[in-house]
Amino acid sequence: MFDSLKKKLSDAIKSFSEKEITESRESKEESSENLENVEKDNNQEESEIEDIDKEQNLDKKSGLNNNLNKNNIEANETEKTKVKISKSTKIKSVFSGKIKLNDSDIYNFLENIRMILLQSDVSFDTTEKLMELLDKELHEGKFNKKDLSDELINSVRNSIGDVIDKKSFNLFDYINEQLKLNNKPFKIMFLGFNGTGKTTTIAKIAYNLKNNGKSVVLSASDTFRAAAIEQLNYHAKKIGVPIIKGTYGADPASIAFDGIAYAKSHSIDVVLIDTSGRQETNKNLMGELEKISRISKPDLTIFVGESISGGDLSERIKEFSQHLKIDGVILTKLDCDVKGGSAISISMETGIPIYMFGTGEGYSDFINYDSSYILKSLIP
Ligand SMILES: Nc1nc2c(ncn2[C@@H]2O[C@H](COP(=O)(O)OP(=O)(O)O)[C@@H](O)[C@H]2O)c(=O)[nH]1
Ligand SMILES: [Mg+2]
Repeated sequence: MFDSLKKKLSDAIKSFSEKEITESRESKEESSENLENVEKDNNQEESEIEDIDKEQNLDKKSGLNNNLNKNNIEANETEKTKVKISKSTKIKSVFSGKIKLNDSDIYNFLENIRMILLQSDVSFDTTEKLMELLDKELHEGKFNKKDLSDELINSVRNSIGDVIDKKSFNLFDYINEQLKLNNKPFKIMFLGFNGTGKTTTIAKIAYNLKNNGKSVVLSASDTFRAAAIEQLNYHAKKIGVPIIKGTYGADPASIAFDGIAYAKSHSIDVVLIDTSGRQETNKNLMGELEKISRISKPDLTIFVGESISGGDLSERIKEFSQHLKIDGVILTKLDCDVKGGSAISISMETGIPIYMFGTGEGYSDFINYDSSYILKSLIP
């Protein structure tokens, strides 16, 4: 899930801090009579660094840093572990336990982290926001050279923590609260592209609601694909919950309406409405979804998207949002996503909270959204 991103971040921090510690030790071993020479060196190096800074500013101005495309990310990949610690950082560390990182070191470290985040599907805007926060942390902080690695890890953790949505959300607790308030039947409409995991997610939710003593009815309002009704029917039978279904091509809104009527007449707690996928730009689909929503008046409208879609996902959610108010996102297939960056950026990009992650095909393969879980999974 987040293992690859976690390892990359961990390696980058380690390689930076190990380099720092090694060089600091070397500096420490230098005798005081050599100090004068070192300081001369240092002055020389400072002017070199100034030149490097100038070059970097030029790069920035020409937009090179801000227009990273996949190709130059890959081209730069081989360079990213070459973190060079300047002598001005090194010398300051000789005399005190605390290191104040030098601009050029911070720049190198940030560029490395920036590459890693972009390669891992964290969106450009979110990465930039993270860089800004981390840049501030690193410039303002004084770092204990012995614990540099741990302290850098803390800085990265703080910055990611500031960017991701801090609320945790448990869909099942929320449904329980609503039912206690007599908001019954509680209706949830699921939407998203074909194959993203809507039907599977509905089955997971139905199974867990039933196991927690709640009654559920499924509405097979994906009447577009032949297999869709059969698939939901299979789960309904296996889990042991009723299903309201029509024929293929039937009006999905009327099936949702029947599902709600069934719930009302049988005092059923929750109605889960499956819908059809297809292209987001397909006007028929949007019209169809709007009609289902108008007729069923869902308490929650949930977008189900694949974590592996990466940066495109935010755009897709935004497009759906133009037609329907989306309350939350369920990000499926996190178990297949070697990059994991979508989980960090989606809430920030769309302003819509993630409710849950799908982590497999089984009924219990999901994790409720919890920012501390993401942080723990990402940061060593
Ligand atoms: N590995 C994995 N597979 C999933 C997950 N959620 C759904 N799937 C699989 O994705 C495929 C499409 O799911 P389905 O529910 O039919 O998608 P729908 O078209 O949106 O209803 C199926 O083979 C599911 O078993 C998940 O979290 N992890
Ligand atoms: Mg389906």
